[in-house]
Amino acid sequence: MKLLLYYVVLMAIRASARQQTINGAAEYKNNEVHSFSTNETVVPTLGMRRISLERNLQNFGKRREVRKLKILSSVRKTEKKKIEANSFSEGKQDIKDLCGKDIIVREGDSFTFSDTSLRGRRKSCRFTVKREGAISLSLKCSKFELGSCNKEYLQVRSIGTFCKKDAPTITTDKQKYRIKYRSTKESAKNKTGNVCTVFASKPLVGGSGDRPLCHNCGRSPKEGDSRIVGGKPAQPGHFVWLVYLKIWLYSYCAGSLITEKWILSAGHCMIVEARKITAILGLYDRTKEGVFESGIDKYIVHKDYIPGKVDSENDIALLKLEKSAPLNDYRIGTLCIGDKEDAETGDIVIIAGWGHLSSGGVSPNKLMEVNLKVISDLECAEKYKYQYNTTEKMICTYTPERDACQGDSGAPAVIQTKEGYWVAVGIVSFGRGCAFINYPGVNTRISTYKNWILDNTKQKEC
Ligand code: 4AZ
Repeated sequence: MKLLLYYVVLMAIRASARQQTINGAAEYKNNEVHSFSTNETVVPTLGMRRISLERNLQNFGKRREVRKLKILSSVRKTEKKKIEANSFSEGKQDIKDLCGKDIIVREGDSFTFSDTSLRGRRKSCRFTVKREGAISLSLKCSKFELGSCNKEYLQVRSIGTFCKKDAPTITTDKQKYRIKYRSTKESAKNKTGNVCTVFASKPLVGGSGDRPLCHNCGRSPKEGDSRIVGGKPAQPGHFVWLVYLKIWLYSYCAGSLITEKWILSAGHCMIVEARKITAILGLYDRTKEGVFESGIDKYIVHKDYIPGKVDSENDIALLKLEKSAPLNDYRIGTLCIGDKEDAETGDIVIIAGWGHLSSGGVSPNKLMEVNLKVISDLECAEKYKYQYNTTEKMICTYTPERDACQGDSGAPAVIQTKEGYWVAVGIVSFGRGCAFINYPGVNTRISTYKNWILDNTKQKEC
């Protein structure tokens, strides 16, 4: 009987201890960590057990406190790390105040930073610029001169490393720019420092369904700062669709990327077998490497193109890449196919290429671009009446002292639509010399071949 009583008392104590734990847990849920005190549990016969239970609960409480503190400090840390660009004071930010920070940029925001305080010091600094909302992020520098590229640079992760006088001028839809800056002891030469600005810009637009073939085609991370013969060096990264075609080591023609697999070029450029042609994408300076290189799997020349006839209509070809082009929003992108209305008489189109700087002259290393005025079919036919037959399947440009030239063949003549994306309206085809007075540049009119392009690439989208 005594034994039974003892057993009943023991069970009651256990139940009470369990209840305590459950209560504790309930209170713990309510974040009342300190309420874990078990002072009221007085069970002399279970002294040891009670002490260990108390210790466990106290330790649990402590752990919980520590965790709570850790969470708080990490919250404080992230709070400290994040800065809203609109909270910056006027003027230039010192780059060293940006190190380790996440800077949030929203519509209408901008901030300028300078590295003056780090010039002449061996320092590196990383910070992240994050976009919030439907904007694009731009980074441009009004002053920029850094030293040797492996020691001193401004790097924007997955976009590029900028050094010497190669200043970043980028606009992309990337969610964030992770920026790394490095200076050296020798960097003091440029004491006035470098000055760059980050700003929210309009979202990049691209062609969609009605613009075959690629959704989001014609997006250029560079503004159309339009400025070959009579041209000027292009802005790196503007003509992301431009393809450099070479046979073995020699460049001879250009083309435009219209899907991740297809390049549009001129029929008269298809002078050797496909396997002898290499396409280079994301190229700017021919003495350097492009971003992507691929062989050509096959090409299709329009069946009505007459090889060897300079003024043949249908001077158009499609080249299929062996490997898909890695489309990205900075160095490689697709170009939209233009409609007839995209370029009318008097409109200005741009042609970019590595072609000769004058008729029979030398070729530049860096990509050149030139602005050219579209003339009417009638004016073109009139100007060429003694030399060539030009037709409405061609689109002619004429601006005195400016022209495309040998080596630019196959390159697109592009125009920016009012929505802001770029479309191809012509393919450089022929002309009498380059920039010869009264002799227009003649281009294949792309809108005429929209269905031919769609049928032959057998796809409606990228
Ligand atoms: C060519 O031979 C060529 N001026 C390209 C364009 C023009 C002339 C010649 C237009 O590739």
